[in-house]
Amino acid sequence: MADWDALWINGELATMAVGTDAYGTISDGAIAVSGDRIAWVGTKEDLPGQPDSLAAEVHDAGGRWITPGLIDCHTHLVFGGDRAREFEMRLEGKSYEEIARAGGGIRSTVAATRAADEGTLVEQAEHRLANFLAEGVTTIEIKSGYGLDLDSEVKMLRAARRLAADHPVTVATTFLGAHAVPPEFEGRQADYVDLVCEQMLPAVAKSGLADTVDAFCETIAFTPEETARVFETARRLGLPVKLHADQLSDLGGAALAAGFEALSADHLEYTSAEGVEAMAASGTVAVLLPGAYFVLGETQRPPIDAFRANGVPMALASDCNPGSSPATSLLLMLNMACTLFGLSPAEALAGVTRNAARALGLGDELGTLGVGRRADFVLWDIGHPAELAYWLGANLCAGVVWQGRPRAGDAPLRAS
Ligand code: DI6
Ligand code: FE
Repeated sequence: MADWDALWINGELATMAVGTDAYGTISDGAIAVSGDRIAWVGTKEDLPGQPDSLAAEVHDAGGRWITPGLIDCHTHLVFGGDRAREFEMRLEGKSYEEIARAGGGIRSTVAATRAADEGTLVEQAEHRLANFLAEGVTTIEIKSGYGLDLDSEVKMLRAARRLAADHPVTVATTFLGAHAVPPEFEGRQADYVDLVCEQMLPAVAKSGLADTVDAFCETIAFTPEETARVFETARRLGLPVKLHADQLSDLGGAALAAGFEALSADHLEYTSAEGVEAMAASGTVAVLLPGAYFVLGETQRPPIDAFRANGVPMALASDCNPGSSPATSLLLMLNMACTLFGLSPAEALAGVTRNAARALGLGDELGTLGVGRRADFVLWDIGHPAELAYWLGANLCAGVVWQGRPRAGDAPLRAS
């Protein structure tokens, strides 16, 4: 006889496991939890006994859909200030590059982030995090990259770890020291790359504050050669890498990332056919960021058909940041990925579950509903999973289970 901690019955399960239909659907399903793990998944009919005899707690999902917990695999959630004024300037006709070259852009957020203490950064990020949590996000990646000196980068990473300690969410942290050249290194970009590689990366690796390393490879940021140096250093220190690649131009970022067996290459609007093939060969996930595409008024779409044809897994993320994607809704990204990039709703949902987990190197643990996997899942008041991508600005989340326990405080579990 099973002895589970909790059991949910009467759910329509979108397991997102590969093999059945696009959603891995199990109709009239049940899902059991022991500790923080999924202990059993299947149809109610196949349960090995009466629900009450199987688990200490039985929840009736009331016919709601249940999906894996949503995963936002690319955010810059922690930062100081905002850039609403630059948003106005862009509307007045200035380009993102012009604003960046004029000392605005990332650098203005760097000034605000350096000026804020850790507690302030945590507090400001909490407001944004609350929106993500209310929509069923159970795992979120958070990058540094607005400190650009060791102390400020460490402050950002600490703030990210504190968000994890204080809230019912899993946080994956990323060191993005090579995001921009800080003002004190103006005209000395090579010296800044030295600092990143020789001092910041070793110190960050030693601190254990970063799970992965990212860089911004772009004409307004770092060259492929500089990016490769950062990645070689990360590899030496045992940290996996990912890359902001081919967002504004094709510098061969996707292929570069693939050459370092990057977990993901992100943005990818200008990625070439060779880049796509290299990603397919290395198993690098393509992280699509429709929020930045939309806000920047970009017209060149990432090569979605080529990713499909080559079997490159596509993930989807908010890129929540103060400049190019002030987005605090992952569900909105599902809609944008469908309307702007032509993903199917099922591909979009896979992009914030199964493939997002892979993009974080957590594919063995998260992103699908299956026995032995982490018990992170969401109940939805919807009639079909395509609704998750269909509505603009509706939050139909009816409850969240994180690490096996109903999450209190944000989206209360309404099922009895
Ligand atoms: N690409 C982006 O879209 C963000 N960072 C990056 O490397 C933009 C960051 C910002 O403008 O603050
Ligand atoms: Fe980004």
